[in-house]
Amino acid sequence: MERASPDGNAKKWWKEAVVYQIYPRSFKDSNGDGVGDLKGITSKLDYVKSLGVDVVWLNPVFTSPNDDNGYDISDYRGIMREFGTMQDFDALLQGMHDRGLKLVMDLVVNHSSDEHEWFQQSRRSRDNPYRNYYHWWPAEKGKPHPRRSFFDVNGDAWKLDGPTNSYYLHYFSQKQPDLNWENPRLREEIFSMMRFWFDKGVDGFRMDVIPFISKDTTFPEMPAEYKEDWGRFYANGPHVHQYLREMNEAVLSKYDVMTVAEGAGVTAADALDYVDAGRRELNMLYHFEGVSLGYLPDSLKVPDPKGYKLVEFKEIYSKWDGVFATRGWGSIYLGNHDQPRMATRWGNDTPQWRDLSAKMLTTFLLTMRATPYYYAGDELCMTNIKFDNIEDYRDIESINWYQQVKNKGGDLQAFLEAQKISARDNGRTPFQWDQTAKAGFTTGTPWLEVNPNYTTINAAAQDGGPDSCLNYFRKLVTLRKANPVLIYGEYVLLDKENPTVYAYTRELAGRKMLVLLNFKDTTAAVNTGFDLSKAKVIFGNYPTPSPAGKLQPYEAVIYEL
Ligand code: TEU
Ligand code: CA
Repeated sequence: MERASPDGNAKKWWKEAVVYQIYPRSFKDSNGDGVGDLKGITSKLDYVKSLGVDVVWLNPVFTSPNDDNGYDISDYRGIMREFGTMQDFDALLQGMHDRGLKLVMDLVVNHSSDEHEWFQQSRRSRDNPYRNYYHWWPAEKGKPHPRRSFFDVNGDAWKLDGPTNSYYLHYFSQKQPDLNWENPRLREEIFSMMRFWFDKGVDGFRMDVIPFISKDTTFPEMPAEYKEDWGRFYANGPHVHQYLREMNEAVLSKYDVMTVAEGAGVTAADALDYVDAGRRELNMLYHFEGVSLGYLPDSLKVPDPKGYKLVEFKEIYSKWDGVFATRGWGSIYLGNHDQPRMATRWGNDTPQWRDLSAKMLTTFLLTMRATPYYYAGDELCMTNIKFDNIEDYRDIESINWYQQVKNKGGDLQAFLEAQKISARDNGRTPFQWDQTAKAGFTTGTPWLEVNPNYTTINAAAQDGGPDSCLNYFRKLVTLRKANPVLIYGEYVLLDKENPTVYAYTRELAGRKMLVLLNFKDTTAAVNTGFDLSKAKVIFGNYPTPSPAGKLQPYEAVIYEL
């Protein structure tokens, strides 16, 4: 694939932005039904504005039966009943724009809900006009070559459907049939829907598993090399870049909007094919290599008992910085609605070290050369809820994987122990507003249990505290946005083999900053090669920074060199 001209230094508003991700189901419930909603978010926009962030990424709010909490859409132009009405949406968008906040929505078009009218038509007859909106395989041809499903209890991505005696493809749940992007009529439906939202003033889309949308419709046997990594086989299909360029030409290029690909299955070698500006496809991409670190291979996200190696963590994030050093642009995250809380997963969520380690991680996210995607609640240093029973879970991933383990006679206790660290519901517990009942999230029964530690970890308790997680985040956002060196500056990793400290510099136009992050609960030495006695400390998570070259447990410090 030819590469376009370098564009790494082209300044763009979305490169300078800090993105704040809101999971609408769990942010704020305005009507006491225990489910977050749009009016709830609108009521909290002053709080969102107070963070200093620029863009809100809102997880799907479209009409959905919620088999996968909105990632199964049955009407792309409707608002989910539990979340409110289109008027509520318009008020939310206006409220954001009035405050100078941009709104990025979630484009879920690799698949729809099976309750979408398109699928209901498509499954009626083999000659239905909507038949080719999905991927069907006539059963008389025998079962197609296996495809793995992320959520199916049997891991099978083909489901036999009675009415037309055919299999349909679903990479995710049976209620999430894959859309057939090889059909130009389907592509035009999607482009028209995108225009509908952009014409309302939406400022961009996060694109759900967009690398998966193009399939070889002969469905050949999956090569054995992908047996453990079939997500990589699903990505980069035969026409994915043609379709994204078509999307850009037909829609994206007509608006001043930002786009970010959820880069499932995308490696460092093929990332630029999506985001090199000259290719006129998408703006940014987020990878999974970092968040997959420290899980046992070919497991259901079972954490390695030995933990993750910081040297590998540094290698991954340094490699990905290098991918976008002169072309395209990166994004960086540790938390989102698919991930556990970063304080638990990557820091230390014991009371003694929780805040320090979470602030250290926040320092990492806000001083790297990439647009930070920061997950609501992490600014409070929220932690995993660590459910004991499968009945406490609501996520189809946890529930179906539990059933999968049970059907295979596997160790359910071990599965539940692993889920305490890696389950997605850990990141979906209700936002902790204050110490009133249910953390001020709802006056009703929350759809998912509130973390009992809300009595001490909540926004109200932190709002005024100068040293709180919340104000640490606010101040660091301000620092990043006031210093282009932290946005566009060259990144250089230092002390590469240090097993406990992550050290790097950022340099731009004669300014040089040094970031030191101690990832462990012990003091640590770091060899940066710089004489820090003359350097100026401009930020840190300890009241007094440690003497040069030494770092206190979980210490983060930023020097101006
Ligand atoms: O996630 C895609 C995806 O790959 C995730 O399923 C991830 O691999 C898994 O959760 C890790 O355990 C997107 C959405 O972010 C996710 O919420 C949806 O469930 C999924 O697509 C289907 O739309
Ligand atoms: Ca509600």
